[in-house]
Amino acid sequence: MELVYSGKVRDLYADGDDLIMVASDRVSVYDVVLPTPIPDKGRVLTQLSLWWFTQLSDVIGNHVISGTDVPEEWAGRAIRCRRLRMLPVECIARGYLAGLGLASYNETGTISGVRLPAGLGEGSRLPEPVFTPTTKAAAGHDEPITSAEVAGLVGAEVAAELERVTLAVYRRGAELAAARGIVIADTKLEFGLLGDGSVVLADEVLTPDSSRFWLTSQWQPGRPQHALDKQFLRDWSAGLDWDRRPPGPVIPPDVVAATRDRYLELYSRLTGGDLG
Ligand code: PZK
Repeated sequence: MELVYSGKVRDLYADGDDLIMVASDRVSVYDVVLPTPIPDKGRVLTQLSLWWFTQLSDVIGNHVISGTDVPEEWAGRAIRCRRLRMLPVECIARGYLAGLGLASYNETGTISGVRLPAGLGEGSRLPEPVFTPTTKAAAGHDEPITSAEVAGLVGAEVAAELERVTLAVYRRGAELAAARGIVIADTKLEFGLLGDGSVVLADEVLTPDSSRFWLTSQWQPGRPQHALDKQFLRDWSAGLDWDRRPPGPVIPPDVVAATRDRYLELYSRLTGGDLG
């Protein structure tokens, strides 16, 4: 199969008219891929994505053809997808302050043009979820763009649809996760167009590689929050003499096992299922 795109942790192959999206067990910390894989991570993220696509299917259609009709060597961690015309916008919804949203609030009191109340801090819940789109920069980091700029890129009609659906997906996901003791602070979605011009959800959805997940029981606004998936890796790597530049450190077996347990726990908490 022809490799059409290779990312830090995922690869995309062409199979006739279809695409096969393959999630590896690679893990990145502070944007550096570590040399040691986390067993089952690719399977957890793929199965979680497939579960969310089903949960969300009344909100928006998606690119999934099959989670099982994939080559044997990728079984469980690959999705056969429809090839879409991808839209050049990263659609981010934020319900809590963290990352670039927090930076923007601290500088201007606003995010994506929305004025927020004074006195919010790192990890605070926003009065309403906010749509904060960015461009997919060819190189380097994604740039925040306004709704007018989104409209310039995809047309006013599709732009309005992206904002509406992004917030609807976030609200549904956050509500479902909240009932299971998990905060979804923010999420990044990607969309594409089918041949008939309809907008569908693509890529992965509401996974820890595309979203911030916190435990409700440990949520405490005013300080950095514990990432449900990678906090263990971050805490361990913070104690090393590592400058956060490649190559990253080899992960010892006990830290691999603890990190794997976090991914599996996230999956079972959210879905009520068991990946073994
Ligand atoms: C597409 N990416 C990013 C995602 C990777 C790379 N259904 C689609 N149709 C056409 N193009 C894409 C998709 C999807 N999804 C996605 N680049 C192109 C990407 C996942 C893994 F390696």
